[in-house]
This record gives sequence, structure tokens and C-alpha cells, in this order.
Amino acid sequence: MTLNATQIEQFKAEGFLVVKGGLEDRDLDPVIREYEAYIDKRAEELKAEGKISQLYEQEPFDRRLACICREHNALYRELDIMFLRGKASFAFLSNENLLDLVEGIVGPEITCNPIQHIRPKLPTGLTPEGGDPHVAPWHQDAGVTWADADPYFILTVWIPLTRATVENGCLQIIPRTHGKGLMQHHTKPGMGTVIMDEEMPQSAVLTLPMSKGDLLLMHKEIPHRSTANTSDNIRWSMDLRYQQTGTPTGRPFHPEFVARSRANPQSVLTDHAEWSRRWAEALERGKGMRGHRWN
Ligand SMILES: O=C(O)CCC(=O)C(=O)O
Ligand SMILES: [Fe+2]
Repeated sequence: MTLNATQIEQFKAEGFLVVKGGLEDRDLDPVIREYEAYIDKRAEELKAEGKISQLYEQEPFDRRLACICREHNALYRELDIMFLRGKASFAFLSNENLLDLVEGIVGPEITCNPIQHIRPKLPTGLTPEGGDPHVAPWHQDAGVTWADADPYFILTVWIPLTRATVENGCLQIIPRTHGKGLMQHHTKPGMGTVIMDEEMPQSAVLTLPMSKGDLLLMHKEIPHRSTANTSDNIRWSMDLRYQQTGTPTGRPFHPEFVARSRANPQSVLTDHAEWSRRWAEALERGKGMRGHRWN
């Protein structure tokens, strides 16, 4: 599927576009299977170490991790894309159906920005140490890069792996607020990078429940947030960023790579081991590095 002219116009006018059913199970399920297998392996280990009382193997993908974390939460911090670094997850970053949609906005020379996450948003109260990194206060994604990326366009793609609902903390955005540049953000302890309520645009908030297969394409200047997960299931999601090759990612110390190129096809990175090596090295080298610019 590619974006039609109306969809591209809509993105330009609104600063976002939801593509319903843009992806199929066969695009997303390899990632889900990879995470299920990892959680299964770790559950066996945690059970053997006496850290959890049972394996919870009858529980579905959107419940099992929560059951495990209720007993012992070590696993929760191992799951983001750059820590698990799975083959299927890497392959998904260059998924053809995904990039066909991205190309409609970014053009044919596509770099995958290293600000990329897989988030298991657990039911509130279950999260280690109280704070929840997957409850995101109001921010622009332009606010979580270094300033070198400010003049350049970056596309956020937000992808639910399980149903995202009002109850489990789907995204909320403020449409039509892009094109005016970066807003002032602040670093708030326990909350992260945030736009103060009094500095927020006064236009209407749009709440975006989404189903597996849907994608949200969002301009980096659109303020968005997600609130706590008050349900008893996990909101699993991915958020990825793409931009025109050659433009700064705003995270120079983390590995970007060329995901698609019509002009220079041999520049595309398809080597999972190499991608994984670059992340491992960057995480080691970049310890203590600040991704955000605010005090
Ligand atoms: O997934 C969330 O709840 C927040 C995600 C976010 O801020 C983003 O994808 O840029
Ligand atoms: Fe964000």
C-alpha cells in the first residue's frame, strides 16, 4: 500500500495521518513471536532462579509479561528494541509495507533514525520503581533530539502491536500545531521531557485508539502524550522514526542506518549482526550521554 494524494495532503495539513489496516499480521507477527520467545526463555530462567512462582505460559501476549513482572520486574528493562536487538525486530525496521507508506512522506532515500522503541506499557502500579517510562507527558518528538536536527524533517511512526485503547493509554495528539518549530520543553524528575501545561497550544486534543495493523504517521512538531494504563492488559507498541538520508538524526551517538535507497541501493543495511554490533558498541560508549537538551 502507498499513500494516495489525499492522505499526503491530510498529513501536511493536520501534521498526522492514521493509516487503518496499513500493516498485516504477517508484517507484525514475527516481531511478536520474537518477543514471546524471549519472554518464554526468561520466564524459564526466572522460575529456575526462584524469582517467579510459575511460568504463566497460558497467558496471552498482552498479559503474560504483566503476570511475570508482578512477581519480579527484571525482565521489564530488557525489552526495548536496542537491548533485545532481535532479528525480526531489525527486519521490521525495513519492512517493505511499512517503508512504502513512509516513502510517501519522506521520499525514496530513507534513513532509520535510532530513536526507536518497543514499549510494553504495563498496567499502572506494576511498573518497577514506580515511574513509568511509557507514560509520556506532553512533548514534541522534536524536543527529544539534539538541536542539530532542528531544521530537518523527521517522521514518527507509531504502531500498536496489540489494541491501544483509552483505558490502556493510547496516544493523544494536538493536530494542526506543526510548522511553528520547537516549543520550550523542561526536564521534570520522574516525568522526563515535558511541555508545561500553560505553554501548551490551546486547540483540541485528539485521542487515538488504534488496532493492530493501524499506523500513526506524525510530524515531529505535533505535541502528543499517553496517559497511564488503567486496564489489566499490556499496550504493546513500537515507535520508529524515519527521515531523508543525509539529514542529522539528533542522536549522533546512536546508530542510524539506510533502510531504503533508490539512488544507492548498496548503502542499505540488511546485516542484522552489524546493526546489533553498532547498538551494543554505542550503548557502551554512550553511557551517561544525554539524549535531550533541556535542563
Ligand atoms: O508510546 C507512548 O506512549 C509514547 C510514545 C511517544 O512519545 C512517541 O512515540 O513518540
Ligand atoms: Fe514522542
